[in-house]
Amino acid sequence: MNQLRSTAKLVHMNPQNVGRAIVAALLCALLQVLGVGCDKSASSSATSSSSSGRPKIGFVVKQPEEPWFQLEWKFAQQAADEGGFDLVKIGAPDGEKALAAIDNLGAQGAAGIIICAPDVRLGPAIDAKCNANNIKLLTVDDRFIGGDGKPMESVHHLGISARNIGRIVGKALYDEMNKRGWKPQETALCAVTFDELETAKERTDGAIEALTQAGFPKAKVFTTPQKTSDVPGAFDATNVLLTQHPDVKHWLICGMNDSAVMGAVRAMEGRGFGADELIGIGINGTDCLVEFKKEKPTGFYASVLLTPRRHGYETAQMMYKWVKDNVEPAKVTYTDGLIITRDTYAKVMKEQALSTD
Ligand code: FCA
Repeated sequence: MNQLRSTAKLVHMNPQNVGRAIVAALLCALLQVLGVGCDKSASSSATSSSSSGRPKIGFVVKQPEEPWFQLEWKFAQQAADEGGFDLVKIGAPDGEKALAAIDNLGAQGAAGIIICAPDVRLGPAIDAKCNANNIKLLTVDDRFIGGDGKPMESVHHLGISARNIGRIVGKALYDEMNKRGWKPQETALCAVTFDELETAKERTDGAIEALTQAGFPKAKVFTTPQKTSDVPGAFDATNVLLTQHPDVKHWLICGMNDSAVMGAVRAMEGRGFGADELIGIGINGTDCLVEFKKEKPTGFYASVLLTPRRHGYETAQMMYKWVKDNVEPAKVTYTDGLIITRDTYAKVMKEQALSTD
């Protein structure tokens, strides 16, 4: 197909350029045979820093537009610059793009891939492709699910200690509710859920568990599933819930990440709830910085700041050691988090060597 398109273009060229194009096409064909590749469409979505024969490692993420994933890439790039390997960053928002990314990396001769896949059920297919191409594989954030519906324990993984982090959210919601003197009868929890993803379910289950263990009534816990794990998905899910419960005066909000809570806060603002009637606590501590930087406080009260540096720098470094020195990383690594609010985020992030830009 590409060759057909190239031939069509030749018709409009002058003889000198035709000569150059033919040489380029032959060179391209030779590179393809050697497995190096020269596909321009691939290089526009994949940014490899050089072709110097240094190990090449792919870093594929499901939501490249989200600050969390941009930070992972930034830190992974630091590891690449310091370690002397090439990092190929690819955004793969759907299954088709994720599988194409693996093929693309295979064709480029990547030695290892770190991936947060858009659908964890692609795990067996991605694992098989990597095995066939002799590519080492490490999942980050979202753990693959096997054909039996269970986490794929054979694939190396670095993720957050999701239930504990959820529990931090639940405890902080309860403490802040008490601080504000809200009566449980007038208050309810809006938990925006995304149960098809294990790490998401663990987070919201953990938040509900800690909140109810602290004494919050189970009858006032309302869950609402988001269809897509982004701000619009949470916005829609929360609007459904608000229609069902018009009598609630004060809302506590939790979700799988900052985007989920930001979507819920926006939906509540749309129904007239302000910062004094809402306590939203997110997870990531990255996507929510825009909330904290607003002139006036919003219903987005706090977040659990995770460790994007570990998820980006450390995964890239682990993979590099694995491909270069055959040092296999731990099968599973879990990371933790710290509560940040509008008042404390700048200080905490400084202590964690994270920029607040
Ligand atoms: C998932 C979420 C991200 C982040 C990460 C650690 O992939 O979608 O927002 O929370 O886990």
